[in-house]
Amino acid sequence: MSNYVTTPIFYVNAEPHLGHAYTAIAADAYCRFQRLRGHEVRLQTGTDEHGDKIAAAAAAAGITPQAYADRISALFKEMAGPLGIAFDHFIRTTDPAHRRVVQGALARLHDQGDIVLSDYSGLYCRGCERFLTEKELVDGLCPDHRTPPDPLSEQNYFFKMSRYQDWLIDHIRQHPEFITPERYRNEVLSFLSEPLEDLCISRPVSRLTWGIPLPFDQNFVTYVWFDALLNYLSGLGYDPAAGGPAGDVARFWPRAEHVVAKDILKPHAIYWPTMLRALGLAPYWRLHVHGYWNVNDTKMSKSIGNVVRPLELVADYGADAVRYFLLREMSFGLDAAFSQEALEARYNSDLANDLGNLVSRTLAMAQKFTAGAVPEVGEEDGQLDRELVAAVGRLGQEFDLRLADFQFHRALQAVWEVIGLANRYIVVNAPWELAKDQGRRGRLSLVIYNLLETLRHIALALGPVMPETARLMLTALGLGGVDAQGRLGQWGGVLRPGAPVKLTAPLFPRRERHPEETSPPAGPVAAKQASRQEAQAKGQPVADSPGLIDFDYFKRLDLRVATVLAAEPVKKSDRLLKLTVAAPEPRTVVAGLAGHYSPEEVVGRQVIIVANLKPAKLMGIESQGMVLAAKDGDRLLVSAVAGEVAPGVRVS
Ligand code: ME8
Repeated sequence: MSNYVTTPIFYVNAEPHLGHAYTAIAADAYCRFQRLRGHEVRLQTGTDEHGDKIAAAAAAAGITPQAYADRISALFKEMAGPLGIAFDHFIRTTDPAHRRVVQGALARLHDQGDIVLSDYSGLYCRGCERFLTEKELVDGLCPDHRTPPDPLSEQNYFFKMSRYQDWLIDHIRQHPEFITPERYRNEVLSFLSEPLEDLCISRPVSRLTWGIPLPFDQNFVTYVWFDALLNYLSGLGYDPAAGGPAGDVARFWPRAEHVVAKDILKPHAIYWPTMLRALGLAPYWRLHVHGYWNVNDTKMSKSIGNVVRPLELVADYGADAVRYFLLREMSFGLDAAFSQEALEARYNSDLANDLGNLVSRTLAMAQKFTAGAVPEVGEEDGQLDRELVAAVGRLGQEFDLRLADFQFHRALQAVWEVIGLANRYIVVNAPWELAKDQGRRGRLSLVIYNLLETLRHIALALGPVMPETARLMLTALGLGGVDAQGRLGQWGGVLRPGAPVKLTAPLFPRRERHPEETSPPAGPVAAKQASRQEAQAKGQPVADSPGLIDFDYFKRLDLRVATVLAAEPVKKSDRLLKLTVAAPEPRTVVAGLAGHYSPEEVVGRQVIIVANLKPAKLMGIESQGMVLAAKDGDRLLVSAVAGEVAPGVRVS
C-alpha cells in the first residue's frame, strides 16, 4: 500500500518559522519511518498563495501578489533541505495545473447543485478570511485574531456542506483513526452536534481579485480555503471531470494522511471531507493534529512576531539536534513551550551526554580492547546481557507502534531507555577491568559485541528522526545505509566479526558557551535582539558598529569541513576548478584554485567551506558553497584543519 503524507500548504504572507518547520519535520520523520519499513511513500508540502492576506502583504511590500508569493514560497521550499525534509512534491496554489483542478471541481459541484448563489449578511473576519457566527465570538471579537469582525452583506456562492453532515458524523464514529489524537475527534463531533451552515466559497471581485475566478461567474473569485484544500488532490494529478480515481489518485488516495496543527482542524475535519464526498471521492485515511509551539505562553505566530527562525537553529545546533528536540519535546497533540534553554539542555544531556558518550565510549573501547574490530563471541550470555537483548527487542516493537501513531516523543523516550541501559551496562561490566584479566577476554569480547550491536539498533531507530546521525553511527560500525541493516529489535546476524569499527568525530560535542554569549543563554533566538539592544545602550560593540559583527551574526555562517572527492578544470576558465566535495552530502563547489593547485592536488584534501552560502552560477555551473583560502601576495593556500575529521563537521 502506498502512503501519501501531506503538510498544510503554508501562507506566503510571511517567512517560515519553527511552527511550520515542526509540522514538516513530523511528516518527514513519519515518511522516513514508513520508507525504512519498505513502504512506498509520497510526501507533499507547498504554499497557499491566494487570498486577502497575501494581497495585503504584497501591497505593503509594494510588489505584485505573484512576485510576493514567488519570493516567500521559495523560502519555504529552501527551508526543507537544511532541515532534512525529503519531500516528493512541492505544490503552489498559483501553479496552472492546480488552478485548473479548482475550477474543474467548482464546475462539477455547481453542475450537480452542490454550489448555489445566495444572499448573505454576516460578520466577516479578515484574519480568518471567513464569516464568523455570533457563537464563535468572544466579547464581540474573533477569538483567534482578537479583532472585531466587519458586518458585511453581499451575494455569494455557497457549498451545500450541510447535505453531508450526517454522513460525516457516521464516518467519524465508525473510523476512530480518522482524526487523532482523540481530543480533536471529540472536538469535531461536538461541533457537528449542531446543524452545519453551508460554506461560503466565493469572494466578489469588487473586494478581492487575488484568487481563482469561479468558472461559472467572473464576478467572483474562489474562497482561499476551498482553493487550498484541493491542493491535496491536484498534487496527485486529480482530474475532477473523470468518473473515479485514476493514476496517482487511485494509488495514493486510499492511504492519504494529513498532518496539521489544531488551528486548521475545522477546515480539514469538516470542509474537506464533505468536499471530497460531494466530488464522489473517499475521505482521506487519517488526520494527525498537533498543538502549538508557544513562546512565553503565547502561540508562536507571524502576526504576533514572536517567531523563531528554524534555519538559525540549524546553523547553530545542526539539523538532527533540532529535529530531535522538536519531536522529543512536544507530546504530539498538546502544546509545547519553545525556549533556547530547553533546547540547550536537551542537546547537552540527551545528545552530548547520553547518546554521544555511549557511542564514543563504545567505539573507543572497541579500538582499545578488540583491535578496532567487531569481536568474535563464544561466551555464554549472562543475566545482564539478556536484559540488554530483551530491551532492544522491546524497543523494536514499541518504537514501530509509537511512530506509526505519530507518538514521536514516546518512541524517542523508548530509544533513550535503551541508551540509558547501555550506559549502565558499561559501568556494571567495567570492560577496563575485564581487560586486565587474560582469563576474561571472552567476556570482554561479548560485552563489546553487545554494545556495538545495541548501537546498531539505536542507529536504526534514530534513522527517521536523525538521519545524518544514524548514517554516521552505521558508518562507524562499518555498515552502509540505514535501510539495509537488518530489522530494528532483531538481535544479531548483521555485524561481521573482524569488520573494522571506527568513529571519526564525536557526534554531539558538548556545547560550551562562548564567552561573548550572555549567561544564562538569552532565551529564544528572536529574543536575543533584546540583549543586543542592551549592549548598544551601554556603548558596547555590536553588529551595527562599523567593522564589527556580533556573535549571533557570526553564528549564521555555516562553516564545514568538506572532503574533496573529485576535481576538474572548468572549461574556458584559467581560474576555476569544479570540485565535488562531501560535507557530508556530496555537493558541487566551484573554487578559484586553478593556477595554484592541480585537480590531483586537491582530491582527498579536507578544506573548509561556507556551506550556507546562497548557490551561485559560475561559468554556467551552480556552486553550492565557497572554499576558504588564504591569499598571500601571489600565493593562494587552501584552508585545512589540523587533523582528519568526519566530512561535514562544523567549524566554529
Ligand atoms: O493555515 N505551532 O497556513 P499557515 C505549531 N494556508 N505549528 C504551527 C504554529 C505553531 N505556533 N504556527 C504555524 C494555513 N504552525 C493555510 C493552510 S492547508 C490546505 C492550508 C504550522 O501558514 C501548523 O502546521 O497559517 C499550522 O497548521 C500551519 O503552520 C498553519 O500555517
